[in-house]
Amino acid sequence: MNRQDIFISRKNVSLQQITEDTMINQDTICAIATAQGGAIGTIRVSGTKAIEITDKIFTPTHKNKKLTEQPAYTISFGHIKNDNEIIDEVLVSVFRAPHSYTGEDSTEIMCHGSSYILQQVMQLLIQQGCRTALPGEYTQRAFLNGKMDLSQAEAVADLIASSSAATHRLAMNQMRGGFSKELSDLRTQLLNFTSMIELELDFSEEDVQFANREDLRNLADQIEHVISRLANSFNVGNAIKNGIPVAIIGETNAGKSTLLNVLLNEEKAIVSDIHGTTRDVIEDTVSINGITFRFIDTAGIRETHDTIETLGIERTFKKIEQADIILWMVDSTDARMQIEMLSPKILPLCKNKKLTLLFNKAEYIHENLKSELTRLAKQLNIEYIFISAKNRDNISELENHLTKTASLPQISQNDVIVTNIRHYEALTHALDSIHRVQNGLQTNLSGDFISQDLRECIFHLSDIVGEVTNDQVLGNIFKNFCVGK
Ligand SMILES: Nc1nc2c(ncn2[C@@H]2O[C@H](COP(=O)(O)OP(=O)(O)OP(=O)(O)O)[C@@H](O)[C@H]2O)c(=O)[nH]1
Ligand SMILES: [Mg+2]
Repeated sequence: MNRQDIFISRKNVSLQQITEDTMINQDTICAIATAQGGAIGTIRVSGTKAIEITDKIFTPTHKNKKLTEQPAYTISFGHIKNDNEIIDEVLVSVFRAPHSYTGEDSTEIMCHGSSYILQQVMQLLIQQGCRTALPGEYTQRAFLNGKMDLSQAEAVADLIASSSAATHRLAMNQMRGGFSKELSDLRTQLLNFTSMIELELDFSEEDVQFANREDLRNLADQIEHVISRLANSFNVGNAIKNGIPVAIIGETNAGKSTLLNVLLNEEKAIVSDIHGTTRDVIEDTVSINGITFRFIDTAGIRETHDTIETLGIERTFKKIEQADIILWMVDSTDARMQIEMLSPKILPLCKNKKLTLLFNKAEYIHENLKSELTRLAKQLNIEYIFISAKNRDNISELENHLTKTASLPQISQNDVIVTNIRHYEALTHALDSIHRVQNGLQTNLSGDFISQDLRECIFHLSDIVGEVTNDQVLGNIFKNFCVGK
């Protein structure tokens, strides 16, 4: 039984509705799978007629066999022709269902990378009965044909988007099924648990206990432990995937936007000597020593009657709350004053944050002032660095300090870490249910209530791998993929 059948039996709806809702159907689809500008361009064709349609536009050289006669996993050399005009010399690979990415018959046509050639080949395929694929449709077909579960399909998108060694490792692990294995073990345990409780319900009149309550409590604790470990890993997973949030804060004109531009190596924010230049939050990510940071430049903090600037400053305080690392930038020539002014506002907010003072414009100050500011930072027990954002002095020290401060755990290929907010939400719901189970066991709640909470927990875990996910959610997941994947 493939996943489409499961969907049909579970939801008891017609195939037509499934096809309309989930955009899977019998069409043979085609798309350019490679980025523009390379020497080679690949077009993917998938569906029941993929090989037959490709054959219609392909002429093998050296009297090779037609593609329909070729065994799976072979590559044929030949021409794509429009009537008698040769469009390109190509290689075509043949895959046969179910042993292909989508689980369907598929071909991949490797042409020269010219966008003219690729468009011509696409046009010919469409003339012969293909339609262009929707974003993510290949992966959606792979999911519906049972080639991968939903969490693995989502990892495909993450893998394509991965921009650092850590994001790559996490996506690769998830795609290879590390997360699915952990969830399937959990579900097996939960199902055993549920069946024991439900068996007792069947014999409720005889008042028997098949399951030792102490064993059940231990099992519930074990399950709770695994689910909460997975849910807690989201903090790290999110930081790895979206970057560790670093807020650059301080008074107006301290040089915050200058620093943002230096760290990003790009003129992202407007810099000027007018106080209050930045009024809204500006953020972007950059990888430093293999770790992705999300730097957030904020509106300078000062007393102002300007309504827009006031809103900007409110956002600054919100960003302090959301960030892991705070870079508090002060103008070294006016540092003591700025620290005195802002300490009462900033320090309470930074209690659980990694706070560093940046003495900027340090090229202006003499050794005496430097020693005085060093003493001040030490008194306040805050780490500090003297920099000149404008001259790029000590920026690599700052970068090294950031990578040290970030202290993310080393991720190995076998670590299961949650990076996806949808998974995190489902795990949080599963955790709520298992807490209710634990309480129920504690208070000797009747078996039918406990089994209801257990079923709910199983439902949320099944949602992650796509066993009970509704079509609208599926549609949303796949529409964010690129075309051709
Ligand atoms: N001499 C010197 N000038 C700097 C340095 N860093 C920034 N500046 C200058 O200070 C002025 C203010 O810089 P910005 O980066 O706009 O300051 P900001 O903190 O973003 O200011 P607001 O957006 O108004 O809060 C500009 O004229 C910068 O060129 C530095 O290290 N040395
Ligand atoms: Mg600014």
